[in-house]
Amino acid sequence: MKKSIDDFALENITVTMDDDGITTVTLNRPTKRNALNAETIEELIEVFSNLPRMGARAIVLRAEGDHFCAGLDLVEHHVEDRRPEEFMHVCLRWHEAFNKMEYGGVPIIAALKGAVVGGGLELASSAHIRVADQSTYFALPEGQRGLFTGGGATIRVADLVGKSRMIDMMLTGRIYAKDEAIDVGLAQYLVEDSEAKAYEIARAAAENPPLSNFAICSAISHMQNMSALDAAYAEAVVAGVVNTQPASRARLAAFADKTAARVKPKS
Ligand code: 1HE
Repeated sequence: MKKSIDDFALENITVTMDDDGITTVTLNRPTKRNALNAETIEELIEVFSNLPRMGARAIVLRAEGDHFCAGLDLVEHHVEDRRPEEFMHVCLRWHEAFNKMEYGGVPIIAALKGAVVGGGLELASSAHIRVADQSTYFALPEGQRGLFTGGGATIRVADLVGKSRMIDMMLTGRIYAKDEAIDVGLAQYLVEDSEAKAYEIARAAAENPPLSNFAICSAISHMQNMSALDAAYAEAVVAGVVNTQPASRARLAAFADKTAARVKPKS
């Protein structure tokens, strides 16, 4: 049976959806700076596994409190005193959650503020678009904590900033903020109000046909994992389906009869 938002049983996250399918996922553990404990990861899996089939057209991922996310729950990790294989299984659950986001086919826009560090940056880098404000800062303090990334940073953060910058961040604890964070690719927007901008982007993206958004928010990521030859083939197959969809007919007709907007910078 199709889930509704009321069916979610969540302790650390809240979810709301408006009539247009604009969905808000809120990290709601501000007293712990939204640190990711095992329970929160399970809730992210539950939410992001189901939202794409519940009518979500675009998702804003935001946080309560002053900080987006302080990463791995270090206190839980300390108390649990995990064995290697136990933590490997923890990491597999993180990957499950973040893969559901990146490959889920629905645009996710992260509205960032304060600390976006360690696993918090892994979470943010699983969104499709990152919006920073003046308070936002990014770091990978794993080296200082005697840890290593386990939630996909070696793939997604390296993808954003490149291998050398990621190694520098992990070895030295270097913090990126403001324009410098934008310049190295950690976020695509730097604004006064990251939530307002994230909703503006979400509403714009939700205007696209869902099939186009599905392809944009899953196919590009999948194709990055393929050989160039296979990616080109997959691209042709996806474009064959997307570019012939009924939803594009009216848009193409509007271009042909000159009623559609042209692609020009605002003067
Ligand atoms: C936490 C966590 C956490 C805060 N795990 N409980 N991540 C880090 O190394 C970042 C660790 N956190 C911090 O550096 C700071 O907390 C912040 C800069 C984010 C915020 O500072 P502040 O002064 O506002 O808060 P605080 O006093 O440090 O913390 C407030 C509470 O949040 C406090 O709990 P309380 O019960 O004593 O009130 C903190 O213990 C709690 N808290 N951050 C658990 N991370 C898959 S591998 C990924 C590996 C990593 O992510 S490594 C990076 C870990």
